[in-house]
Amino acid sequence: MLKLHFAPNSRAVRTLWLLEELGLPYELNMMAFHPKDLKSDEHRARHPLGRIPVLEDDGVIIWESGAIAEYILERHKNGGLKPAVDAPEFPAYLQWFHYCEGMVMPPVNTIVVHTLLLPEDRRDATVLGQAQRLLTRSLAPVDQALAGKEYLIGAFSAADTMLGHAAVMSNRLGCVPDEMTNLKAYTARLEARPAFLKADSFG
Ligand SMILES: N[C@@H](CCC(=O)N[C@@H](CS)C(=O)NCC(=O)O)C(=O)O
Repeated sequence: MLKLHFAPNSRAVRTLWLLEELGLPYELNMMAFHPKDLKSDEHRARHPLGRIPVLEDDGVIIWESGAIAEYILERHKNGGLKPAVDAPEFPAYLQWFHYCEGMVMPPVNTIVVHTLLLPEDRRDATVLGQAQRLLTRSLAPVDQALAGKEYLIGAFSAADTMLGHAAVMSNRLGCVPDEMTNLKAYTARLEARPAFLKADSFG
């Protein structure tokens, strides 16, 4: 049985969302988003940095949300929720899947740190402003790519559980401008999916 090490309001939601979309059985280790759980010896034995998500599968331990998604699709769902390698959508699928952690999450991280995590006297308005501008620039191509489409490559795919989750987080942080109408509609569409609602309900 797949075991997901999870904490609410984190990237682990995207793994849980994928498991729900695929209808795979899983066990959840619900942890607090707090050093007492994440930096415990027990969790550091699974992930050296004490981060989430972590997936366990019959002796395998794997971390990094993108790697976990690929692992699940290849080992447990015969490549479901992704286009075939020779399909025309495959390059865009790969691109958007990796754009999530590569380009969108770095400024999201900085924004979360400088609005929520750091004590107020250590928050830096300049750093925050830079990250907000970078995030808006990084989201613009996503908004453009969604014109006339329901999901990133047309049909819903695992790329949506990655970049779509980052888009939902960005929107909740107030960082998706109203002019990005495609992106706004996309986040609302994602947030209405039953599998997303289930994964997000732990938050
Ligand atoms: N690139 C990693 C990032 C993992 C990560 O930083 N996760 C955050 C939660 S969203 C975390 O565990 N933070 C706890 C901490 O920094 O102590 C992934 O995609 O899995």
